[in-house]
Amino acid sequence: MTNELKGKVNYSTSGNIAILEVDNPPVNPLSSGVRAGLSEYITKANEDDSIEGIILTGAGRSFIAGADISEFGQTPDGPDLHTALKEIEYSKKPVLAAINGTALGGGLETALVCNYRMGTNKAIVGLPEVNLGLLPGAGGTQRLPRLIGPSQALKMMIAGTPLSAKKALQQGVIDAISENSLMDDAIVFLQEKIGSEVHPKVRDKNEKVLEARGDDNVLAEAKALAAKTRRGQFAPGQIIACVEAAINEDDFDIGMKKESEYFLECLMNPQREAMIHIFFGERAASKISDVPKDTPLLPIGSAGIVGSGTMGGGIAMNFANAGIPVLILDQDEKNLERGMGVIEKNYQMMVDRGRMSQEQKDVVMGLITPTLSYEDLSNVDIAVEAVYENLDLKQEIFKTLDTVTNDHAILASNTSGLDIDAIAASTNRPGKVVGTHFFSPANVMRLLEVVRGKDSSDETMATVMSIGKKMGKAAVVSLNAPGFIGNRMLAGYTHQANMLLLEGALPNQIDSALESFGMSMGPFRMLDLVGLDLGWRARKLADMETPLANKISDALCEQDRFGQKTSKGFYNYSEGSRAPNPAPENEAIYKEISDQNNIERREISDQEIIDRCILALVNEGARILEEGVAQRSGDMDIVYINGYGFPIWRGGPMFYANQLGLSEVINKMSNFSELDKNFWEPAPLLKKLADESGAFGEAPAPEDRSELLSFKMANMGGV
Ligand code: 3H9
Repeated sequence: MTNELKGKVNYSTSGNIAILEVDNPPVNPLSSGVRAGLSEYITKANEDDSIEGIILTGAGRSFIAGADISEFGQTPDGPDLHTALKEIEYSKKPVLAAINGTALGGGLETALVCNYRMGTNKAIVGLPEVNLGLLPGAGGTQRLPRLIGPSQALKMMIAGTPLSAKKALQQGVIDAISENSLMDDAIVFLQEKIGSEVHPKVRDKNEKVLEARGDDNVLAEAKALAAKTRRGQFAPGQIIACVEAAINEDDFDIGMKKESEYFLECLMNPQREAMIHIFFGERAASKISDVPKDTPLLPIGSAGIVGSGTMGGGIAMNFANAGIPVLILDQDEKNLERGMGVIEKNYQMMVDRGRMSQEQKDVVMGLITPTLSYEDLSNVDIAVEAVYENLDLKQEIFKTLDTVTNDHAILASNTSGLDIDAIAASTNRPGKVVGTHFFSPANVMRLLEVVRGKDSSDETMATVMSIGKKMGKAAVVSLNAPGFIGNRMLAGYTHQANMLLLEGALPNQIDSALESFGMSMGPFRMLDLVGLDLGWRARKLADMETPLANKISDALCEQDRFGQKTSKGFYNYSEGSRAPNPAPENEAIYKEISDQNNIERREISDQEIIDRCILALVNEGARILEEGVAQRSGDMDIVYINGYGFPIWRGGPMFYANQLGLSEVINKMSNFSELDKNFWEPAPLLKKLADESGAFGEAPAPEDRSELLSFKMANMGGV
């Protein structure tokens, strides 16, 4: 095997069994050297007369994590994957996949060409390609429906969520679970099969696909699921088309051919590039550029939360879900009881919806302990304060936490905008103070902004980022600057939405335009959900004159139109419903305020709405990057996708700008400059990059799509 190829396969024998071990740390993707190794050693085992069975497994914690994602858009070396898989499928000697960890995407597809599959009880199997804008392109769309039925297979491939070993066994994805030594059990299992005349091949199992033939519900349900959960995405429709072929084509190889065609269409689609940018972007965001990789992490064996409100409860659930015992403190007994009740209800809802078992609920509830006393927090390794946004109150709490907790404890403030340095200054351990901006509901939303104060130590930062990962969050570092990353960008976006309303567009048009762009919720539906009264009250309290952009929303508040909470805001809501209905009675107010401010209302196109709102994000993003508040442009994409409903398939606002081309971004902005010269002044970094590279930061310029054809050749040449 050539040395330049990436990854390898180790070959050994145990009596009459050959063991092929994929070795490509850390997660064993099917890189060039792995594909070459599989081909080489399957042949070797078949040619060796002393070998009667073959076990395929992975080194380390993963079986195979799928195709090598970093090869997409490159020209990879080595043999193609389909040929290697065909060689396994047509091996003369039975092959057993011993799944020692994660078998994802091409990893599960490799296991599906084996005759038998056994997993450890920690194994995880799945086809998550949809999350990368792809479909399972190595036979997964044809083999999985044959194994577990088209309906289940479609659910698994559209959700992209993996199954635990236990569920995989129940559904028939694997044949057995090893409770002890996987290799010992695998050898015993295979020895028993070696005498059999026939060894099953998934490609030959046709009963389940034939059963679904003529049943329109199977595909209709999948289409409904895709429309509901993956709005605007290209790959789910392609997956459904592949399964349709699996159901209706008599010849397995025709289904495979269709899968290859549809896979290539996904590969060429810009959504794939955007979603892979997010995959790597999320991993890049978890690293802090000036914090050494080997920075020791502070051990976190317990946590304390101050405040049992919605945020505090959600944060406590995150710790418990990560297996970390957590105390939740409130000084008011009733609040504490209510808070624990909400936590219990949230978990119960997960049990009712099948997302958690009763036993799992008991375990996590057992990790959360309510307390009324600060003294109980004396031994926690991290305390997170989650009270309402009031600097004096937070400083008071930090003083107390500084006194009661051990010196080694990290103290975090859950704030959406207060000055972390001012909070840290109230303690004697500013190096151990950090901001953790969770998004509401904290147990659901994936975004976590980790705010780095001027004194936050490397250990503190690295530890909090690693807790974020343990919680399954998309954690992004922000410097301690007003609005951090997300809310600072949001300000320009909502400003433009409000100005468009003053200039003649109606809330429904603005929301629909942005929702058709892919935003999960338009700005006026969002404002109605959050409550218009928050800003209005704050301005009143500060005795502040209403800025032009907020004049309409303040006028609505004067009429008690606070949003969903009063059943009327920019929209009207029927009792108990969150569905927005147009509010024609507001139109006179809009007109009146436009007139009062000498703004002539006009027809506004959907494109102008999209450009103004989205490019406002991009321009502010450029400033944030220039000031070093965010480490990289991709971090802002992660923030916007995970915290603000930006469509993942567009890769985030900064990636979107790269795809438009930064010169085009500036051109578009200059069209709006007569509306507001200051606002539309391009950030200096934006101008500079438009002149130089044409793209933000490390983000690559749009791919040369001809390269993709070579990816196809390398991975799918055999089809
Ligand atoms: C596919 O299979 C297509 C086929 O159907 C058809 C082909 C024709 N490739 O996530 P982590 C890197 S599409 C390359 O932090 P964890 C990752 O970037 C693929 N690199 O670890 C990171 O690098 P770094 C379908 C990969 O323990 C390092 O490994 N498969 C790949 O938290 C550690 O990753 C998937 O979508 C890859 N496939 O989670 C699975 N995977 O250290 C994608 C990871 O430089 N992978 N890396 O930042 C995962 O979901 C998680 O990585 C996994 C481990 C659960 C496996």
